[in-house]
Amino acid sequence: MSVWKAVNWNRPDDDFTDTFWKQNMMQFWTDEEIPLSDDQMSWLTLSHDERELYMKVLGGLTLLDTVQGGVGMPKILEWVDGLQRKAVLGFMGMMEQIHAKSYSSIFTTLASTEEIDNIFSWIESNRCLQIKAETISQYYNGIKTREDLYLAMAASVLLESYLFYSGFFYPLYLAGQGKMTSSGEVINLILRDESIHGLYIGMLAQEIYAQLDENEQQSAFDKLQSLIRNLHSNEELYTEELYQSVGLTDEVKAFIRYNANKAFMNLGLEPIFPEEDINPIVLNGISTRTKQHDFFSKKGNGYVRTLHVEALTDRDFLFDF
Ligand code: MN3
Ligand code: MN3
Repeated sequence: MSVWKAVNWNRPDDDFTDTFWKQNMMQFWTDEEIPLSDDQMSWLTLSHDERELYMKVLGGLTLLDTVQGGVGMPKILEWVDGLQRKAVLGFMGMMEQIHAKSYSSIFTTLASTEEIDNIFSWIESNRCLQIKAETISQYYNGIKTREDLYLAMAASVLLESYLFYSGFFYPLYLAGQGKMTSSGEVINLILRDESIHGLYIGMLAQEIYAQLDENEQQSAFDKLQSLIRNLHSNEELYTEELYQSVGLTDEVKAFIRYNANKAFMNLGLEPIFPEEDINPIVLNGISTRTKQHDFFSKKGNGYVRTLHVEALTDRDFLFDF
């Protein structure tokens, strides 16, 4: 019989997991805390095309969060050594389920049951979306070696730090103009979570990469390059399909290149696209956080932790390996 070990938080797995645990706890939120009904007036001012795009981008995001919560985090957690690391990944997986659920809260606020059902059928029939989910899931389900584990983690970082952003663009773009700001706040909370997920899994990935021999490293690097090429051409097609009707395709494409570079930085790799400016309205949308919402209004007195959240800076992640 093997010896079963219990998680001992008095003996740290490493010098960063405890920091990530605490940051995850501080950032904790649920969809029920964010009142969304204020967006109903704003929704009525959007055109048919704008509403359809909004529903579709949230539908696509729902699928990615469903995959990440149901497959990605559990599979990576299973293969990661370190009981505290597993705990952090388990918590992150739970947040993915809250993210996925929060889109449904937005849908319920804005749309009829029939419109919502139509979006969920659209998710199943949209080829680009299905390719994203299938491509990433293959890495999650195919872990047998350390190289596979590295690639599954790298795929996860691409999902967290890159694939979400064609979807985030539109709610941020609207929120940056004072439209749909409550839903925009939900998107900001999700974005804040995804940024620590991408960082954390990126750090675990870099550690695994360092353990591979030279041949494995080269092979993993080549496979990652081919993965990003495949994902990026799919992502460009998805962007064209969705954003053509509102004339934002080029801006979204610049935004996804910007985020592809961030994903590669999280993996400790060089950026793959030249540096470029992103739409200032979207940047403004990212900074709308906390303008709208007062956590006291929805939470009981005992629940003040979320008020003390400090944004992470790069300096929080200077660890000695
Ligand atoms: Mn998520
Ligand atoms: Mn995530």
